[in-house]
Amino acid sequence: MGIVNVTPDSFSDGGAFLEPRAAIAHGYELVAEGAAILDVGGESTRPGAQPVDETTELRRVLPVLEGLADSGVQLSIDTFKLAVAEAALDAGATLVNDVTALRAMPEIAGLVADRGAELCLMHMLGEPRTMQEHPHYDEVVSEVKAFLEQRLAFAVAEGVPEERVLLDPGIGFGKTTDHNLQILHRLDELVALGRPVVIGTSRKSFLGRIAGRDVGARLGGTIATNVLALARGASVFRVHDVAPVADALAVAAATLAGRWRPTTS
Ligand code: HH2
Repeated sequence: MGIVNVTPDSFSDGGAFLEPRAAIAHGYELVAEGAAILDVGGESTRPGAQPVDETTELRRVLPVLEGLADSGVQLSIDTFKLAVAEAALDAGATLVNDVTALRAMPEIAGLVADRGAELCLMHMLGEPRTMQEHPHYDEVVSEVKAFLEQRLAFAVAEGVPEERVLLDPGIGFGKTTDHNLQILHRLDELVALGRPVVIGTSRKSFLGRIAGRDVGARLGGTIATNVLALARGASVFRVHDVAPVADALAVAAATLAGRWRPTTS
């Protein structure tokens, strides 16, 4: 899953793709690099981010989704607003990536159900503005697991078929470095919920803390965590740098299998 941030303030690439033309070109580049999904977002959820109104968010993401409609890959909308999700589905998106897991706008469940779309439910402790101020859990993995289980049950009760739901532990969303590492270390416990697990470590600050790297130099940490997440059963890898991560995942998958066959298509 390649990230297309149409924002002025995303933590690693804010402002780089705010122009629709630049964002669309970037999306096509990520597809050429091997992305199977493009996740388009118009609101940063980095720690301390200020909320964006619906009109602004729509103005950012709609032209980009429209411009990527013929890209040949699945389009995902990274939003927790009903109107943005609805317009994005109209424009060709088939996956709603809701970092609030339907807590901000539960009506998104009905929309996804009606449209036969897919839904990604992510764990976050608190809200972006304050989530990194002393996050606390008694036991992070079981609490994240119980949350995802509960949100999955809610989505299903609202009519979303279980087969259309993906789950994400929300790396960096109200979590210390050790919380993130515990989740990655025991990711198989979340995979055991039976739904595809999405993992988003790309360029995040805990990688910089461990390796002593600024945001522009965290590719090594991004690759390490994604490869290990693959080994523990994750299915979708949300990244900024598609080509190197796709290479790493292909080689890691072949190594884990102990065999490789070239694809014929
Ligand atoms: N991380 C970010 C945003 N959306 N969605 C899911 N499902 N999982 C994630 O880990 C995740 C996400 C934050 O990364 P980014 O989009 O690069 O930054 P920003 O929120 O500053 O735009």
